[in-house]
Amino acid sequence: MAGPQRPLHEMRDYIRTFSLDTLPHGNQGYQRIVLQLVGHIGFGKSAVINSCKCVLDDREFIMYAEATNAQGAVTLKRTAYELTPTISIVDNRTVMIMKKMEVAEVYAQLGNFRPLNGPMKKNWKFDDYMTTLEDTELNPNYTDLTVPVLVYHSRHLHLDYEQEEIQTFLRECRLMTGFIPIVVITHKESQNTSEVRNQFIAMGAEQVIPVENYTTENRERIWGKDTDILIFLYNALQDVAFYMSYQRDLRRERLEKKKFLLKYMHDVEIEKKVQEALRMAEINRRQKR
Ligand SMILES: Nc1nc2c(ncn2[C@@H]2O[C@H](COP(=O)(O)OP(=O)(O)O)[C@@H](O)[C@H]2O)c(=O)[nH]1
Ligand SMILES: [Mg+2]
Repeated sequence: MAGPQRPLHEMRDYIRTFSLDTLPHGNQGYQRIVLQLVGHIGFGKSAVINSCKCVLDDREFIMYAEATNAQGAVTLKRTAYELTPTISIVDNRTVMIMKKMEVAEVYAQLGNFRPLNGPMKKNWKFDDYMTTLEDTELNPNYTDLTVPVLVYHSRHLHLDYEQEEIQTFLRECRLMTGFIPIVVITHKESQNTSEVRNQFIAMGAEQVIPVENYTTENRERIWGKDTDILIFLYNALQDVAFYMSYQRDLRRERLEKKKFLLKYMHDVEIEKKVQEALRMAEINRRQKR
């Protein structure tokens, strides 16, 4: 089990009253913490939000964030839900973390280059992406402290190539946010989560927290479920407190993130062009035969 085992009410109070203003170096300009969930459609991101709400407010289960339908990506909107005056949590409905263009979009979100509660585009063209990035600088967001959370299904067996991609993803998330993503493993009850947990640790994750979400079918509050959800939030805040214990240079960090994004998109575009050229060459070769 990850994290400290403290009494439920202590963890809940700590989370509810956590404030950036009272940290040793103050808030350093940050006004809220944004927990940004990423992960495949159907892995339980919305359910995590509903569980957090219900456990933190210590009340009966209510559906705040709607569960996805099978087609998933219909609603292209990033919705922020307020958990406490300091903490918001954001669902992301369209992410499949394997496609490079989509990863680029996730990185832009994590680096605060995309507005919250705004429309979300899935298939970017290179030029649009660049222009939008520039537009963002008219009104740069220096007030959200974004913390990445990777939501993963306990049943999923990832193949070797996926492991490599996740490893890269974890590392690059850190470049974009300063945090290694906290990994939340859903459907804890239906699987043995220890193997998937070890795999994530081997890939570079520091915090892997198995949870069983509250859902429409399973609303009954259970001590163990509450505990895991609180451990997730508690650990996220511990991470934030550590991050904020250093004097941050927000402008410099933003610049570094932007450079990374530009290079990333550039590489994606080059790769696309190379693939196109190879395909054209192949077509020409066949026609000549
Ligand atoms: N039994 C169980 N069902 C879950 C859990 N997490 C999510 N679900 C269900 O899985 C489905 C997809 O979850 P959802 O939160 O919509 O996934 P999202 O696309 O990542 O937001 C929904 O029917 C949820 O009720 C879990 O931990 N246990
Ligand atoms: Mg969802």
